[in-house]
Amino acid sequence: MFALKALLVNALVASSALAHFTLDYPTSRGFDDDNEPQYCGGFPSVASPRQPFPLGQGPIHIDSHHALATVVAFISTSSDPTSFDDFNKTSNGTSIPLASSIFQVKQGEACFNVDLGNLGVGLTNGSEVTLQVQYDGGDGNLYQCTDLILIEGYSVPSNETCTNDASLSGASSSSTASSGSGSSSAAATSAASSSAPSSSSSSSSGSSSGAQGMFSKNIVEMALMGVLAGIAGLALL
Ligand SMILES: *[C@@H]1O[C@H](CO)[C@@H](O)[C@H](O)[C@H]1NC(C)=O
Ligand SMILES: *[C@@H]1O[C@H](CO)[C@@H](O)[C@H](O)[C@H]1NC(C)=O
Ligand SMILES: *[C@@H]1O[C@H](CO)[C@@H](O)[C@H](O)[C@H]1NC(C)=O
Ligand SMILES: *[C@@H]1O[C@H](CO)[C@@H](O)[C@H](O)[C@H]1NC(C)=O
Ligand SMILES: [Cu+2]
Repeated sequence: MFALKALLVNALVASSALAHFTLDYPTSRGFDDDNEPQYCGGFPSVASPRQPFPLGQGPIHIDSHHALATVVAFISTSSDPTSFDDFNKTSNGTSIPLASSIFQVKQGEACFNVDLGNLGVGLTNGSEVTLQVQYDGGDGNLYQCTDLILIEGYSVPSNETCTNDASLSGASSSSTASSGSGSSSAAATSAASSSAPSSSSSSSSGSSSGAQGMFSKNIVEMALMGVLAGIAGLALL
């Protein structure tokens, strides 16, 4: 009976830990399901060492466990931010623009690109920033933070590049994201009309992330079955 109760508790914990969202790249300071509504997801201290991240365009990967969620990212230029206020202004009072558009993601893995060197807040090679992702999947704002050092020309691991940028699906896309020689007006219309990726490699990465999405969905289903089995077990006692 104790074993059964432990099993039920484990199943409940497992299912709740799969809720909300995770920040997968760059690596989050930490994930704590219960504290995710707090500043930096309940991890207020800078993680050391800071992770190298491009001063120019760089990718952010999240995994969303709600059917539909609203996402935005913003940064602090303080080397030791302590509150949301530190994500509003630089030390000399310049206000910091959002690091991304405000956009929506469906359940599963998603990525978007930021260009921190272009925010107009004086970031240069070696600047230290903290990026905070805000996510609302219907149960309030949730947060995750990651501590970065910006490196000019830094190449992210090849599997972390973001070709299907979820932040571009909304209205304003002034992106010069995809390199290449296509006419800019054609690129703008195709970006606006759909999220159709321009290269075949991006469609293959899209399908692989789809497979991972299904994989995590299976985990959720298994966890739910575990809960049901635990409840059924208790009813028998
Ligand atoms: C900036 O300040 C406003 C007003 O205090 C606050 O509502 C908002 O959440 C802050 N923004 C960030 C990114 O911290
Ligand atoms: C504040 O600092 C930024 C970055 O160093 C600089 O670009 C900007 O001109 C400064 N603004 C003021 C009002 O001093
Ligand atoms: C950027 O800074 C790193 C050390 O933080 C240095 O190794 C590198 O040479 C610098 N790159 C440029 C382009 O200045
Ligand atoms: C990229 O590879 C690393 C190391 O194998 C892995 O931890 C990470 O999840 C991968 N990223 C993506 C987006 O698949
Ligand atoms: Cu949630």
